[in-house]
Formats: sequence, structure tokens, C-alpha cells
Amino acid sequence: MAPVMDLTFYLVTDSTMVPDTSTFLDQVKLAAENGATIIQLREKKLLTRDFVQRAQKVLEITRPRGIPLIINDRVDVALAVDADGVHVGQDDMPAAVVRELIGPNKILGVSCCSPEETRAVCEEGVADYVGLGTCYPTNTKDVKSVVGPIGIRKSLQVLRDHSQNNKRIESVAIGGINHTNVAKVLLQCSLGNFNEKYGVDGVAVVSCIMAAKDAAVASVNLLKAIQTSSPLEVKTLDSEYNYSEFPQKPMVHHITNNVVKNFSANVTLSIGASPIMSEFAPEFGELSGLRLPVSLLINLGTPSPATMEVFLAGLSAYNGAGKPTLFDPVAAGATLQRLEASKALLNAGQFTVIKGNVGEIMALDKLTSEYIASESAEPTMQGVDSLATLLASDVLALAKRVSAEFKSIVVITGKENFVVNAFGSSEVNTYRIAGGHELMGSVTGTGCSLGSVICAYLAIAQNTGKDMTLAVAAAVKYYNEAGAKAGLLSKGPGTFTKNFMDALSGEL
Ligand code: 3NM
Ligand code: MG
Repeated sequence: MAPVMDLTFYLVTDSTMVPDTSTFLDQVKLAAENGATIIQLREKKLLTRDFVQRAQKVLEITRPRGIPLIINDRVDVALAVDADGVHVGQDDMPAAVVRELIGPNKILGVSCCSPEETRAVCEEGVADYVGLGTCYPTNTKDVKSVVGPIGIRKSLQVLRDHSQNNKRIESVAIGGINHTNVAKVLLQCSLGNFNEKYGVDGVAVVSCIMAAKDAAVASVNLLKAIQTSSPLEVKTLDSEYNYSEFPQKPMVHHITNNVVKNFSANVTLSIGASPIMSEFAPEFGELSGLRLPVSLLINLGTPSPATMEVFLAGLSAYNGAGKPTLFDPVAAGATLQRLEASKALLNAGQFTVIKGNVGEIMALDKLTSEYIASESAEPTMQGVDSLATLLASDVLALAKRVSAEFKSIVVITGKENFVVNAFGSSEVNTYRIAGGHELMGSVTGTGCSLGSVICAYLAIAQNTGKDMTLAVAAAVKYYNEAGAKAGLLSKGPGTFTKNFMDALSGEL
């Protein structure tokens, strides 16, 4: 089976620019070890025999890492070494012929320099991705025309239109891209806003890596710039995280407040998961020990001395069993006692996810080592509603601080939602997700029940060994999309509630 195509960081090789202090294969290996997600072997002058041999050597680097190897132009070489795909330009063998030769399971890419060429690729319907260029001037290749992000966006229009009724053709921008401009490329080579963003799936680079004195550092820098550039888009979710049909029914154990119990149970059912609303501590060991996907939601609403004990027992059981946990610090910013209760829980155990609105997360921020007390000890909330209005960049910084402090994935809800993992071993992982509808503010439980959906996704992600942060982002996205869809069809809070349940269940 071919490795999965991920165009994020597409290295195109060129053996003529490798510095004396390195070798071609070392440059490729360092890129593969430090972030390249797909590699194209592009050799314009090699004899066939040497080309085949080189392709075999590169495959030894890429295959164990699950990085697809694409061969430029030479279908025969690709077939000879059983590479993962072929990339052709406009003057090479026609894509349809290549597809015939390599079969349906290999990756096929085509270079396009204009919307007309892109349209032709769409109509031909055999390519998996297109290389869109030339983005900026480059010395690496004689290019037809430098079209810039403006030109690339014209091709993106064509791709977007095509994707309405056809399988999406992915794309990369190419030409003169490096770590200093990649953020701009990713921002500018896209159409629309967060909600309906349609952009390139990655960037292809040659000299920025192949000519680098230290290809490892160059790769890390490029990847870092790619990741921090767009804390926005939640890609791959539709295919990878389509939980409308769970592989196994997850169970979400709620210890939640009295206002939303019924609503949260119904939301959980709507997405095809099982709710259980147990506050009976003696059975927590059994529940957390179940082999099916299971997770625990702790919601601080309507607290009492008794529920505090139950929270602690639940947290201890699920931590002990190594199962995911979510903390919803409802109204933590409204009173000092709530904040103290939050502190006790955060000290007592580990939460996979902390989810709250800006006011709630700001309150938890007061517990962090980085918090600098301001002169006013003003509450950040009035009741359960946030008083704070922060800029997106401040919300992001807040989420990162709290995530790093508590080693939890932090979800901040609001008009825009942020999902941040700032404690993992790799880069800070950030998703910014729009959606939702103002009617959600008029139905109690719509905030709390997002926790139920996140918990269901967490349980599945854990059982299937998938990325937890991405699962959380997927849940937030799914929930807000359902809200947006329901909102559009609703007259008021009553019809919204009904439509929301339908949307969550995929029946709207
Ligand atoms: N194709 P660098 S530009 C291989 O426009 C290639 O289709 C292009 O090299 C196109 O990253 C290009 O060093 C070279 O600028 C890009
Ligand atoms: Mg070519």
C-alpha cells in the first residue's frame, strides 16, 4: 500500500546544488528526518542506470519513514523501483498516459503555471495533486512565468470549483519558497476565510533544503515556519476524523451539572456515542476499566461539597486506568471558591483536555507560574459568562500558557474556538476554528455539551492510536459546523435545539 500523501513539506531534490560539505543522500536524509512529508527525486542529467540506483537509495531513506517517493518525469524509473508516484510537467508524458502506466494506487502530480493548465488537469481527472507555480523568482529552474500568490489563487479558484462535484485535487505552491516567506505563501495562497478556507496543502522547495549548509536546521526552520504560519485550518479531518460512524461506540462518563444532564446525554446520543451519568464512586473503577473506548467529563457547574469528592474519585479512577479526561471549569472566574475547586482538581490529577470560555481559562491562568497578578483582582466572569474581550493573539497566548502549565490540550470557546497543545514534545499545535451560531448562546447546555463530543472523540482517538489534539480539533469543528447548519434553519431557540440534534446526528 502506498504511503499516505501529505503535501505539507514537499522536498524536490536537485543534486547539482549540494554543498561540498555534504552529500546528496545526506541532504535527503536530513530532510526526511526533520520534517519533509513527501520527496520528489528530480534528476535532469543522470543516466538511466544511475537514476534507478539513486532512486533505490532514496527509497531506503523514505520508505521506512512512510514518506512517499515521487519520481520526476521518468515513469520507467518509477516503475523499476516501485516508487510511490510520478510527477510530470506540461511538456512531459500526458498525465492520462502516466496514470495508465502506473495504475490507480500510485500518486500522480502535474505542474501547472496557469489556471488554464489547472483546468485541463481537473478535466482530465487523473492527478492527485498539482504543483502551482512559479510562486517567486528562482535560480533553480528556467521558469515560464512568475505568477506570484495572485496567479496561484487563480488556479485555486479552478480547483475549488472542481472540488464541488469531484474528488479534491490537492496542491502545493512552488518556486522561491523558503522559511522566511513560507508563512506569507500559506496565508496568501488561499481563498476565503477560516470558515471556508481553500488553500494550498503545502509548499514544494528545492534550494532552501538542497543547497543548505545544514539541511537539518533548514528543514526544522521551514517546518516551524509552516506550522506557526497557519494556526487556522483543520485539514485531513474530513477523512481521518469522520466519526459520524464510529469504529466502535464510545462511552462518555459525565460527572456534570444538574442543568445540562439531559441535554448532554442527548447530544452524546446524537453523535452515536453512549452517555453515562454516574456519580456513584464505587463503580468508577469498573467503568474506567472497560475495554471499549471510554472517557470522563468533569464539569464544575452546580458544585457541592459532595460533588467535589465525586470529581476527585472520578479523576483518580480514569487517571489510574490511563483513560482520557476532560475538565470544564464552569464559571471558574466568577468566584474564588470555584477557582480553588479547580486548583484542587488540577493538583489532584491530570486532564487530557481543559475546555472553557475566555473568562474561565483566564481564571485558570491565575494559577499558572507565568501569571503576573495585575493590580485588580477583578473577576473575569459574571456568572457563567465571560466578561473578557481579548484579541485573537491574546487568546492564543493565554491558551498556550495554560496548556503548557497543566500539560493539557486547551480548548477556548467563543465566536472563534482555539485548540492548543503547547506541552507536547514537538511544536506547539494550534487550531483555530470558526463556526457556530448565535442561537447557541440562547440554549443552555450548548457550551457544556461540546465537552461530551470532545470526550467521545478522545475515547476513539485513544483506542485507535490517533493524535489526540487533532481529535479535539475535529470534535470542535464538527460541533460548530452542526451549530452553524442548525442556526441557519432555525427561527429561535426552540427550533434550534431540535435542528441542532438533527445536525449532530447527520440528519439535517
Ligand atoms: N518547478 P526553489 S519552480 C522544480 O514553477 C520547480 O513549476 C517550478 O526551486 C515550477 O525552491 C521549481 O529552489 C524550482 O526556488 C523551485
Ligand atoms: Mg518535467
